[in-house]
Amino acid sequence: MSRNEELAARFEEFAALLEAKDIEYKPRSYRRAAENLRSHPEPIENLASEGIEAVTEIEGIGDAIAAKILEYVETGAIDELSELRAELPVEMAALTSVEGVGPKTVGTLYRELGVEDLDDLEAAAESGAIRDLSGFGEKTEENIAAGIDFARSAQDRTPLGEIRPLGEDLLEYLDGLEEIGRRELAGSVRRWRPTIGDLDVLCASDDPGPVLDAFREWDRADTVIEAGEAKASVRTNGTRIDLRVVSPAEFGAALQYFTGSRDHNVALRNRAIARDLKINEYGVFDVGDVADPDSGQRVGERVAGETDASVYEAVDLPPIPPELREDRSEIAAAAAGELPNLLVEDDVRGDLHTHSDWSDGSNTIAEMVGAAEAFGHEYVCLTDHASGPGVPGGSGLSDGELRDQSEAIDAARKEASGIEVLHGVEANIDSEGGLSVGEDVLEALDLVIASPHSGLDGDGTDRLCEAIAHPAVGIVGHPTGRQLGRRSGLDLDIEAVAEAAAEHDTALEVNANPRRLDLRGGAVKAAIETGATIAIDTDAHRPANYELLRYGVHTARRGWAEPENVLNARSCEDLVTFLEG
Ligand code: DGT
Ligand code: CA
Ligand code: CA
Ligand code: ZN
Repeated sequence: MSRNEELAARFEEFAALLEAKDIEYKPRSYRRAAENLRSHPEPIENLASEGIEAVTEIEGIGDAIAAKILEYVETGAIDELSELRAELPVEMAALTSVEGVGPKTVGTLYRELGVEDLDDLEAAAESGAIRDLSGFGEKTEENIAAGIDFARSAQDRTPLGEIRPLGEDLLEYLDGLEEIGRRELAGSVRRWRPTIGDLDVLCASDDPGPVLDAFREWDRADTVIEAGEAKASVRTNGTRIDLRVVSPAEFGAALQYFTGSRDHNVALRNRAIARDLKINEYGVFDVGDVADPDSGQRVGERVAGETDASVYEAVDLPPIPPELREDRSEIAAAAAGELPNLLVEDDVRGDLHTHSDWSDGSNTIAEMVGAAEAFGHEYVCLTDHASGPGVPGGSGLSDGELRDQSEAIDAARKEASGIEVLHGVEANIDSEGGLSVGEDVLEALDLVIASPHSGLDGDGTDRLCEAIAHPAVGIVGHPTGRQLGRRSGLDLDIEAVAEAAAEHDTALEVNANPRRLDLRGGAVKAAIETGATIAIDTDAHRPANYELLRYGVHTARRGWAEPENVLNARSCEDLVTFLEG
């Protein structure tokens, strides 16, 4: 972790602990400082060496917080944080990963019941002690009990959004070594799975020693788990990273093998066997004349292995994009010449789901519009929350405020010359499928996104179909409401939902926020096959969030999406036609 990130994590913990003690306002400023530190491009230790004034130049960092930054850079600890931790010795991150448990709840549960970790929480829920606390109840206790298992099972997988940047940092670091040739992220990260068990990295080199030494000395590696002659594993922030060094001639075979998935590899191997070939992590070998093909790893004549594509070519297939390698009939499609013409990041022309400080976003409308233009979008739609249950911090807009917002959007539109600006809203879908916004307001907007924010358990098919059929609704946002590691979201009969969506010209969202990735790849594939259109949105709450688009694009690719399936790969004109239809 960089120092900026270390400090950000500590300030977030600070904020949570203060909140648990029911202290007001302060937590907010620590969270803001954490956010700004995270996005600050320069290493904080550089500013710290210039003194406190240089540190307070960063937005949102005043004297008090700057002093703590200096203290941390100098001593590696923050006294006040250590004191807070001693006062409230709880496993904050684990406890707050349970849905419905925030820092305030953690504070109450610690003070009243001595709950320090997930085991304590489980015991408290099972004994019925939680329901008797004021402000809690039987339902809350049940929800907490139900959330614990989910939080536990999610703990050993990490969101892609955390691991992908870590892997990219590692590649950049390794690129500094002269012993390194080709290198690539492999495993589930290369397939863009939403959550990652461990990170697999491959390098081609004839001289593994210095590469592995450098890997073990990488400053983001916390501990070395294993170190061999061609492979080493480290742990960083709880995640395991496996680095393998292979010879350049075998790099492609190794990359193909370690990209997986396991099921995809099994299917590919079977296709090879039918051709008297043997595929393994060392290459593709012609074993037609070999008496015992299993007698060694490199038996027979090598016919491929230098590149990933050569492995597929050896079994008469075009290269199969990693996102498709999940054994969902991709080998049959490749053999028939029917692989999809997959969407690429550049195909996306605008973002249709964004928030400003009119609701819970951090920036003004003008700032969000300017940033969308700088990102390269042709159009952007502002979709602040309408008020409703589950809307973050009660930040939603009333009908009157939505009407007033039209004028602010008009003003931003006049300022912005290089980008089309649309005015939308994100309305909450209630338990019956209704929306909490007046019909006249919905009618007047360019786009209505209807999203579920509460009541996110059980089956949501009817509820979503009801919202889809509403004539003003253009997109269903994060359709299941899942949050990785927190809650699994609504169960959907995706074919039924997609059928309704196709019938009513309502698009289904792939929310690109790495905590959501909702719809997921498998659901996208089913939705597209049923004839539905999808929209890929970042749900940006600040300018930096536009960069999250790639997670949505690759999730859509996991669902075999082509540009024509994607609403915001269309021109603004065609988009408006779809929304009016
Ligand atoms: P993860 O780490 O759980 O997110 O998922 P993966 O897919 O990265 O799985 P991992 O790290 O266990 O292994 C990486 C790839 O290596 C995997 O996708 C396929 C390949 N692989 C590993 N072990 C085996 C094996 O025993 N048999 C086969 N066929 N492939 C394997
Ligand atoms: Ca892995
Ligand atoms: Ca692995
Ligand atoms: Zn949103």
